[in-house]
Amino acid sequence: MQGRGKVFYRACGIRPGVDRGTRLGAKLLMLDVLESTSQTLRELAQDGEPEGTVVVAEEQRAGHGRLGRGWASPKGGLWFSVLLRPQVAPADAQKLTLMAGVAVALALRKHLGLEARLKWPNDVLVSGKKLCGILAESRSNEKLEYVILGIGMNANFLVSALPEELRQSAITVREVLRRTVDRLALMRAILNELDAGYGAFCAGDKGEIVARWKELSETLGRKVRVETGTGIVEGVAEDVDARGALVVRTPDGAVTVDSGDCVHLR
Ligand code: BT5
Repeated sequence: MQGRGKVFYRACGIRPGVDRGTRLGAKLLMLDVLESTSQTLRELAQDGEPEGTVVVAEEQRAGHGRLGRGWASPKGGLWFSVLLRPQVAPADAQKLTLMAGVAVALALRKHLGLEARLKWPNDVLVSGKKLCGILAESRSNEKLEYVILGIGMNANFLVSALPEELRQSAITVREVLRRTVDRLALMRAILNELDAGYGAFCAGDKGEIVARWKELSETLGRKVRVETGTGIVEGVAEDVDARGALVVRTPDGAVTVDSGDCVHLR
């Protein structure tokens, strides 16, 4: 892949160099413009692409978040997806979102010294604003076939490059550090942390992932409003259970939310 990486480097401005070392990212496809790195990787996955392949794009025209929402992906960001093929039950895949959040937060802390914290279930925040969104999309029959882990990091651009309605709630690495960063080095740091977290996950995680997530959490202890798809749960975020679900203390007692959109209330 080295040669191929170089070819794409000229097109997209992200230097190659992650080809060795970690199991994840051993094969790296770097492209200039894509609709979505996760969509491209899904097509490869359906054709039997092995675990660990990473697709990176300089710019996405149709980046997406959960529930079909859009993900703004201008030039200068770090937009990539990683193919995983864990041998676990489909229900266990939910924890991969938390695992990835921990990996991204640790990489940002160790590699760039950023005070990254986690918002349930899939956001990485700095100064209370969204720096990175994570999306785990899986395909399963009876067994889990694959998981596409999409990571969208606002890296070397200013929030003015984002649609107006996102500028209050989003933040970028460039804005926090007042400089641009080597995106490939940052991606390599994330892949190294992901590799470690995924190793623990595959070895039959005994609660370490949730424990680490809680240590980095900005959600726990906060007053929150969670839209669950079937209603709204409001109260104090009390815990994240072993499956990764959020436990909210409401006036009517504890409510466990498996998935939803969480807002931190002041
Ligand atoms: C997420 O969804 O936060 C997951 C985002 C995953 C994006 C990556 S990029 C690589 C890969 N390829 C893809 O196509 N996707 C993945 P969710 O929790 O649903 O949040 C989406 C919401 O975040 C949007 O509705 C906006 O409000 C907001 N948003 C959109 N773009 C943003 C950005 N660049 N920075 C901060 N917030 C943003």
